[in-house]
Amino acid sequence: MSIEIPEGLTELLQSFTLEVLRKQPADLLEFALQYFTQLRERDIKRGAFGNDNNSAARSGKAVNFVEEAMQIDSENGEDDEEDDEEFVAPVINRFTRRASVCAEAFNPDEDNDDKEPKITHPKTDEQRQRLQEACKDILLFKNLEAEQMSQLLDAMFEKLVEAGEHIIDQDDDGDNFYVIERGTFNIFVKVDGVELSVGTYDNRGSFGELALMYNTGRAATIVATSAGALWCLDRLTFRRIIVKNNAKRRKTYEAFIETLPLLKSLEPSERMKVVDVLSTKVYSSGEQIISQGDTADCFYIVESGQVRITMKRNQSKKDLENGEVDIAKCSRGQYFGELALVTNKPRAASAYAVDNVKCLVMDIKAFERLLGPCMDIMKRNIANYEEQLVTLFGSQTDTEDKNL
Ligand code: 1OR
Ligand code: 1OR
Repeated sequence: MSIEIPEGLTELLQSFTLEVLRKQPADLLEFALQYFTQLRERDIKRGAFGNDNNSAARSGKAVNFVEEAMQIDSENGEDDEEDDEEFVAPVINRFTRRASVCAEAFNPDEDNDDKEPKITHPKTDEQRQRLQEACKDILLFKNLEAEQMSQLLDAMFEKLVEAGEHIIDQDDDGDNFYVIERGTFNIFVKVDGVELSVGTYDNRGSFGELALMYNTGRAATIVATSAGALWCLDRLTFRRIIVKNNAKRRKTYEAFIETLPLLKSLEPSERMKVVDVLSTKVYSSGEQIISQGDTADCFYIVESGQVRITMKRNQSKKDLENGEVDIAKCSRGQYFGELALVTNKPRAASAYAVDNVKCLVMDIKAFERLLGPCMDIMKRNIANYEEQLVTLFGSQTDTEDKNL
């Protein structure tokens, strides 16, 4: 049997619980009375309640009381002391008729998985299947252990959106992280007061992670351009699972990332942000990583093993095996898969794992957002490809076939 948690209840109780823990009131009932009265008065003033008495909680605005209580700041790799700060989250138990709410301290550096509070939004089998399908390519989720992933899926809830709806407004506080199940969205960024369209999402992907990861205002505005469906993950669960996981990954990858020549134009804090968006993928010997001609959506850095880059050529050529010729090898610290992202064209070559290979993978949006300062190095390399292409394959007509 599953019991539906009314929309907005989680946010409402989260804010209240956190406020209680912050203020430690002597008289809990009196405090509750004041808290909810104040909240209601504020929303009446804003005209937000009207007939829709869930709107204040659903909008997530009620949770803004508690910002300072949740400072696990992942902004800076050096700030381990800050990671020691505690934050709290409520438990909503789906097996009891009345939601039971309690709060526990959480320290991201301790292995306290059993004690951690969990938020659950019950789902039908059909909903869970759709949710899993929508989440299967989300890189931020790729490094999670099965138990963390399952908690995350439990906590996610569905939101239907209409064309024209603002899902996120730049500079607002972050309430949720969003995974797109269906629908198209525009991304706008204000520069000197002028709103610029900087990109789109088309029926896949995710957004809204930055404000939650770095405790900052929203970095962009996201507007639905069609009707659609989103899966939302509340701020607390996101921070408890994803930010905690990122803190561990920073420790693992900090030294490696520092050694990469490609990233040397980035500030140390920017390099740490790169670690936060990289996920690890493992390939077995001979496995294809990239297929020439495919549409591109990510970028790779080799962590271990060797990757063979091949290109298709005229099948009748003698030097070819299976119609493909080896053109390059990449090993630890080298990158590939940038060309199609930079040129906006299909993959110019294929990539295969020579032995067991581990790659760090970044999605196209993070690549565009974070690696701008590294573009000079990449472009120099791309110019090299073009030279090599002519040397290897001869005429200019051939180079045009390679989508370079
Ligand atoms: P957020 O929590 O800041 C807005 O809320 C979200 O928009 C943000 O997380 C990202 O998930 C998403 N710059 C900043 N945020 C972006 C960008 C972006 N694109 C998507 N988001 N840029 C566009 C890069 C393709 C850089 C613009 C200069
Ligand atoms: P991509 O996104 O096109 C295939 O996916 C990747 O193979 C490509 O990005 C590069 O990162 C990588 N020419 C084209 N792509 C190459 C080459 C290359 N080498 C590696 N890649 N040449 C080899 C130059 C030594 C020139 C071809 C003859």
